[in-house]
Amino acid sequence: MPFRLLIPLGLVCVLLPLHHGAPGPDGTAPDPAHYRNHMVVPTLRPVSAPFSRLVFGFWPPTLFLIPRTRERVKAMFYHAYDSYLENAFPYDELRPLTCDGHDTWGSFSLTLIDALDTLLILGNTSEFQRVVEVLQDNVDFDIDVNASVFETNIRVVGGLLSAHLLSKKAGVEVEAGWPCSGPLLRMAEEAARKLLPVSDALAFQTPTGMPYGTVNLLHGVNPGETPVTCTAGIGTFIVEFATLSSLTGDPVFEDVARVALMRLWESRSDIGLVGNHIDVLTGKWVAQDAGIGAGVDSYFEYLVKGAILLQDKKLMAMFLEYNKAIRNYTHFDDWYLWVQMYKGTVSMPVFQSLEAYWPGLQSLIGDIDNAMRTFLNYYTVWKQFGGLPEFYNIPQGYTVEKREGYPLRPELIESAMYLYRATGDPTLLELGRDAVESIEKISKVECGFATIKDLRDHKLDNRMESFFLAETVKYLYLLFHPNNFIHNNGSTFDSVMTPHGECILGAGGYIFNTEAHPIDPAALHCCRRLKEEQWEVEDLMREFYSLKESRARARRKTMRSGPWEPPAEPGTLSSPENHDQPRGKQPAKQRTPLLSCPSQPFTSKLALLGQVFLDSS
Ligand code: DMJ
Repeated sequence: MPFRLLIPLGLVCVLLPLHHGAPGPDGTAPDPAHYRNHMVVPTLRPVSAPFSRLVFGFWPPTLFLIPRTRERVKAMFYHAYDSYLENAFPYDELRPLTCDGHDTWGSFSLTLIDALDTLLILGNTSEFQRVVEVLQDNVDFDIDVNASVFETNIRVVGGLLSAHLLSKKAGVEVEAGWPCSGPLLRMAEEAARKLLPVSDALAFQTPTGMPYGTVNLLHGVNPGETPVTCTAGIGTFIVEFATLSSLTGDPVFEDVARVALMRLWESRSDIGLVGNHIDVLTGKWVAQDAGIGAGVDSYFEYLVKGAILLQDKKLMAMFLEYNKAIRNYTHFDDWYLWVQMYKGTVSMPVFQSLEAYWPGLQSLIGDIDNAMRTFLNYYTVWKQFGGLPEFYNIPQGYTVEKREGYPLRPELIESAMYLYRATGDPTLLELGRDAVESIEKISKVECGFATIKDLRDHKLDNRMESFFLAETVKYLYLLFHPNNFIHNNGSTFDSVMTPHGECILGAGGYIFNTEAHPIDPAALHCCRRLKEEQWEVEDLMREFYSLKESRARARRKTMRSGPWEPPAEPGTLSSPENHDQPRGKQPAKQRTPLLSCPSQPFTSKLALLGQVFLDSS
């Protein structure tokens, strides 16, 4: 019998259904049993906390739990943040066991950049304002450092863009032209340009258009740099780069991100799966494991988030195709395994901590039932260890050697936050409360919160990743803060005058990049309007002249008379027809619809944190 068929059988042998308690008494939360009917979970460890389930089962959790836990989360943030400032700044990260700092992903004071928008979400506008000044004075990207293209994008570019868009709300005195200009936007742009193909030595300059994984910020790609990049390292740019293009007016960012996405799409196997690592020079897959976790994860995330942010049907269609293949080949009893990308045979029956973002992503496409079932599987692993081990062997129901650590990752909490917005199910608050207790109990030390090296004995590592303050604490806080401005459903908004006209901001529908930096989708339209018109005019001019050329060619063909005249350069105003014409006026008459305001067809209708409004709804 093929191994692939043995796995589900093996799961059935070692897994048994879990019985959970009753739902909340107000009848608003769905009955968790609804999700659990088909659920199987490991039985090797008893599932704890029956008392808490009783409490959650019979008390409205909003009464005490929400504000109390929220305050605990806030205290957690400041314990870590103050310690970083005191012991580690200007280094990238805090070393919580030795109470000092070190550079990890570059030399950017990374924790400060990553934590900046969390300060505002926690309501601390004065510290936000101070940090904006500090970053301008201290961060320099002209440095001889080999940096990860992916991490620099999601943490530095994403963090700065989000903070830039939130700075007015945080009381920063913004310059004229904001949000289409500003110091943080300039910094984000500078960092992103270090990754672009403006010379032969930069990350995206490859024959395939897929970027290298590492770039030296001063010298470009090192000679001899490996051309092997993971899938997520290629497909995780569209959110930040399309935002940059919209705000700055330079389409190059969005263009390179789209090319990289298309190349990945074209490289999928016949059964519709992508592998883990690819050679960006040859386009050949080097690691052929297909799954939803490490090395691939945020590629899928950015197809969905890019689709929502840009209202782009094609990106969503790509994701839905992948989703089908993923469900066909990797999905077993609401777990997701790893399979060979060409054959679909199981290669690793393992759940990875990084995969726990998937239920949150499913909620964004409205697949709440599947999301909850998978979430509850993952939650049983959390309860087994008080955290999520990096790898968990599903048939064995235990950790995998050398992958027993928990570096305080956000993914399961992130999914809880999305799903709580979508369902109001109190089980999701229960996970949040458990996470706060575990993290405080196991990982809190005098100088911050330490990575858990081994969840079996709670040994610690001397590291606090910047995503702890960017993501883990932020998602926890948002889970317990229903009235946070981030959760705005469009009932309030701010109106800003820009050089391009009036601009609506802060109405909600924020899209979190994969490092949990919220991007206000409305902002993309503020600066885009005029620039889009310019781009459309240029396109129209190009079309106009190529049309003219083909008509002339047709005429020459039929009449075979008269000398051939070369067309004017597309996009220039040198042709006689364009003299004295205001730029764009003439083509506008011909193709009026292209110059009208951008309409919002597809799911019109932003998906708001777990709520999807379809065309038909
Ligand atoms: C973060 O840097 C991002 O969420 C990334 O997409 C995956 N890894 C970490 C958090 O676990």
